[in-house]
Amino acid sequence: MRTAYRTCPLCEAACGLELTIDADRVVAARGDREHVFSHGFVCPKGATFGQLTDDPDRLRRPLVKGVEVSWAEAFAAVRAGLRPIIERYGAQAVALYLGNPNAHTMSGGLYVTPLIRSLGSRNVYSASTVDQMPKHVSCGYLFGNPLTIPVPDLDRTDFLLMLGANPWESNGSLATAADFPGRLKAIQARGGRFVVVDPRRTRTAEHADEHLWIRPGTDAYLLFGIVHTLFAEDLATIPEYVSRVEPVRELAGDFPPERVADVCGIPAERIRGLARELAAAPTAAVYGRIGTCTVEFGTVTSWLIDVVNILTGNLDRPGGVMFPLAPHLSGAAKPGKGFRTGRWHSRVRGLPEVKGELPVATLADEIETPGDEQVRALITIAGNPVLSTPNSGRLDRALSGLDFMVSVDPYLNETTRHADVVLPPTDSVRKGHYDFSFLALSVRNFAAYSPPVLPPDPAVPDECDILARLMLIVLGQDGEDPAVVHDELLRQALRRVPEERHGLVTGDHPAERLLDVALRAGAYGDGFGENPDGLTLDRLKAAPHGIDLGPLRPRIPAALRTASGTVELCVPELAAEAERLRKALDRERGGLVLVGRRHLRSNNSWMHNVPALVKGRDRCTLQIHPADAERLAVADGEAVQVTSRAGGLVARAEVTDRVMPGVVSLPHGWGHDLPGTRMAVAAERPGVNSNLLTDELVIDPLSGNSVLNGIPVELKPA
Ligand SMILES: Nc1nc2c(c(=O)[nH]1)N[C@H]1C(S)=C(S)[C@@H](COP(=O)(O)OP(=O)(O)OC[C@H]3O[C@@H](n4cnc5c(=O)[nH]c(N)nc54)[C@H](O)[C@@H]3O)O[C@H]1N2
Ligand SMILES: Nc1nc2c(c(=O)[nH]1)N[C@H]1C(S)=C(S)[C@@H](COP(=O)(O)OP(=O)(O)OC[C@H]3O[C@@H](n4cnc5c(=O)[nH]c(N)nc54)[C@H](O)[C@@H]3O)O[C@H]1N2
Ligand code: SF4
Ligand SMILES: [Mo]
Repeated sequence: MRTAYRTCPLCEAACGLELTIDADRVVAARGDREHVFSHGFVCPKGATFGQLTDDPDRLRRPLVKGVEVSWAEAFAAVRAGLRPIIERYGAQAVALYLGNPNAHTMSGGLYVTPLIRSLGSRNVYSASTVDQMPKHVSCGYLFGNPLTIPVPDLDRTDFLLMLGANPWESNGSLATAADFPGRLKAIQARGGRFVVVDPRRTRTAEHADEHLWIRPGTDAYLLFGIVHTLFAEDLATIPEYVSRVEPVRELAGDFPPERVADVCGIPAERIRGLARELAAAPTAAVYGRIGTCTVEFGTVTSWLIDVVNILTGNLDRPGGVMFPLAPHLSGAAKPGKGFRTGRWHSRVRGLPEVKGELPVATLADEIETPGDEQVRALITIAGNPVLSTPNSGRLDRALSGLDFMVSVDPYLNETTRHADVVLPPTDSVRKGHYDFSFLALSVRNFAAYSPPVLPPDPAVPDECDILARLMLIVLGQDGEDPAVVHDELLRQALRRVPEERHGLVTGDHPAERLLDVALRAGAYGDGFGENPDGLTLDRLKAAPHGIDLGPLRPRIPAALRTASGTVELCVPELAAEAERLRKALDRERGGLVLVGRRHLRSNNSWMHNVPALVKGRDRCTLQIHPADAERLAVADGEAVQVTSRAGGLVARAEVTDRVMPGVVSLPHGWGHDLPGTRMAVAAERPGVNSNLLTDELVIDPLSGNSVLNGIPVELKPA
């Protein structure tokens, strides 16, 4: 028996795990009490880390048409499937879908962008457009860089206003904060407060000082009401680094609290009160997540969150919202060009490109619609769009019409069952781990690297090797060793480093060497010998519990990349959306709408095969308020037929006052009863797929993000 330490790769909280290893198995996982960031915190998912590796349904050999083959045969089949399509129809005929775990793997952080470049297709899709794309766009406009996202300074704030987030179950998102619940309780313990805005009484809402029920999709009205009050009552402070304030003042004029109160369901006096509290608090932070992004006005809502942070003087100050500085990034000031979208448009619906990708809500259109550049082949990497994207019933059908599909995924699931070839990567225990995405979103600066816990499995290539092989295939250079790709990426990473220092780079694996380069060049790095005390891969390897880099520090102006070098409070694109929002004030509202929810023991669609996480009572229920249940003659536990514009399903009703009247809630990521999958535990408790109801035709126009909350539905006993 031995002990090993490793960052948990299962959610954004980046907890340190202490693993007990017996020979070549992880027999226990618990929180690492000495970890500099998580201090021993672990959730039920992290505690099953070993069981995930041992899952008998996990693929250990590649599949071609469902049959196990050798790796050589599998890559030959990919080549035979992809090359003719690229040669005959061009790269546009091949689409890529990148799922959420790419943000949790080193191959995702280091090899996916080069693969996209090698392929040269504009048909790139990802889970970002069913998630956080509105935040990227609003931050792109405000700060000039869509990756410059401020996070709430949880550990120092006096007042936190949280909209559409449930970190008690999700453990936080776009704010990496191991033990998020503990950090929220600490706000209260030091005399501060937090307020939750949600159409459901979540576990987070139960712990809050106040819970405000809001009608789904209307947070932008609440926030504009707050902005209106800040100006009307002269509470707004305008920091000197902010420009284009006047247009916001003018737009806010149309949204007095009295006007928006009925729409969002929060009394005008409470809206004004929130504005006053935010302005008066010594420090305050407004934070929003899934419930503010996956809605029709997602980008405006995400923008207004930071408008309020800025106008209350809370941007870039301790206790407000701040920009983290990750160890692999430089943090140095650079002239900015600003941010724009629409460098190309989708072929069928003409939707603008954002951050190099197109909305996944239009992937089925691109597959189904004949014409030049029709999508005929699909590569999925760590994604399950058949359960996670809107009107997934339609996408499911579209996937069966593809000429060729290859999936890099450890499971034969609802999506990969369509793949001609499935390439399963090594499990997490045999991979190194560094959080390229989440260290840049952490509420405290820190660094951690976990080397592989077990030696490589000779029968299964590392995911970096798999992606390198795919790169060679799309480039028409198959047959070569993936080392060609690894060497080329290292050469590119080192292009600004004097040649005589290249020998300093260490690492036992291609991903480790690329990380070492990034760390040495990064904000805390050794500068390739210039700053001998600075960070290197070896230093991180010698610190298995991570290295604390201190509380967040102010980063304006260095963090800004706008053309003006200021925070640009309003751009014409957002002003136009605000106008659309104003027109929508008079819309008919009152029908039943559907929202989602997450449960502590779930992880989107893919961890329902771990017995410890699915035992107990059925969680895939349709929550409905007692008043609605009575009106519609629906009894607790009874089957109900739910229909929307996109489709229908039958779910079991759970009558509860945890949802507000007019709102029903169904979790996503279920529906494991499709034929051709190989996830035995999940199939025993399949649940239903809530994305059969979400509508691919309704999107947030600026970001292309899907609308997954506030879906109009009709309901009757089944
Ligand atoms: N209605 C509704 N829909 C939603 C949401 C919602 O709130 N409501 N949330 C949305 C959000 S926020 C997200 S992020 C998306 C997620 O959408 P997706 O990313 O499409 O789906 P996941 O369920 O995360 O599936 C992850 C896949 O990666 C595989 N996998 C796991 N680990 C690895 C690995 O190390 N390597 C590789 N190659 N594969 C791996 C799993 O087997 C699984 O197939 O769902 C979205 N869909
Ligand atoms: N246990 C668990 N943890 C996870 C995941 C998981 O599936 N399970 N998924 C991970 C992923 S990929 C992500 S992106 C994060 C998401 O992290 P969170 O956003 O914190 O998670 P959700 O539980 O989706 O919280 C969204 C909340 O928004 C509310 N809501 C819905 N519509 C509206 C609205 O219009 N306005 C407001 N104000 N609220 C609304 C919902 O009721 C819900 O409580 O969680 C991550 N962590
Ligand atoms: S909170 Fe997230 S990172 Fe921490 S143990 Fe749970 S799944 Fe892992
Ligand atoms: Mo997500």
